[in-house]
Amino acid sequence: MDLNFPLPPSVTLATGPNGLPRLEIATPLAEAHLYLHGAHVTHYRAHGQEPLLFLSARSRFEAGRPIRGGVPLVFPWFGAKAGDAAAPAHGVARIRPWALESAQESEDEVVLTLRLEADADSHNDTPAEWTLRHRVRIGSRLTMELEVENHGATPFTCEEAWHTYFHVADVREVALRGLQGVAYSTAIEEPHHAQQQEEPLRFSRETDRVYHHTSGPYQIEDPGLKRRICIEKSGAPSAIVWNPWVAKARAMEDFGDDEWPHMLCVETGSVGPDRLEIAPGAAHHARTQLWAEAL
Ligand code: TA6
Repeated sequence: MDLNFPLPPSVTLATGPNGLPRLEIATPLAEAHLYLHGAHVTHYRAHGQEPLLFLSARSRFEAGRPIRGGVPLVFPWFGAKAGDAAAPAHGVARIRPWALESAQESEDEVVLTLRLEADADSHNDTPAEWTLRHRVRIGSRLTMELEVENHGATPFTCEEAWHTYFHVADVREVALRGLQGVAYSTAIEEPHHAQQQEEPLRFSRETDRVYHHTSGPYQIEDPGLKRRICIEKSGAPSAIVWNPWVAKARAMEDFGDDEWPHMLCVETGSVGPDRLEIAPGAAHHARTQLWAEAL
């Protein structure tokens, strides 16, 4: 990968599996790994803590395939693309190589900005005139921003999310707070549309819920790791909560059969009824902050 600027001392360009370029960040506050493939954060650990993110030992690091774990980016659609069975699940952003636009370091923090331009991808029936930037700040917290610019002459409708896989000791022991009273939809529970009554949400089966019009914040209480993972966000009114459990874990070839207890996806973005409609020449900005603190 040719860079037209020097990297700051805390950032090293390494080669990951299958030769995928990986930026390795090491500061006095935290360490992280970020692949240009999908602008994908695969590792973040604040010093003195356990890794914040889960990464499957079976993940494929291949062009055209998403990395399993860390923070896959969902864009410009969530899930299957309506009317296009051949389109990649969760869009194209997580399976494309991104450009590193800038890398800055100040006061023990590193900020990396990556850029993806629309291409003539056949699945892109939306006006192929957008630019997506992913700005990642590595400090005592993991801060990520998504900025979508619409360069077209017509409104651009899209969905986006950080599909974050959090590392937990045992999902059967964790409690997720912050979604009481929020409406959600699910394909694997009856009824398919409901309002969450319980607080906290606990996990005893496959869970796959899409919540709408929720501003957070959320907390994952993990007694096994004696920590609380904190999730704050802005410009991202949806939340998605997912654990594949036993059968779905077995069905995924890039996910270990025994890995499901050690992860929980709590994703944030704008999907479904919260999808974005960006006017010509306008931009949308979303931000999330993730960190852990002692229980
Ligand atoms: O975000 C939840 C979800 O949509 C689940 O339905 C499950 O499919 C998960 O995403 C993983 O999707 P992927 O395409 O990464 O295997």
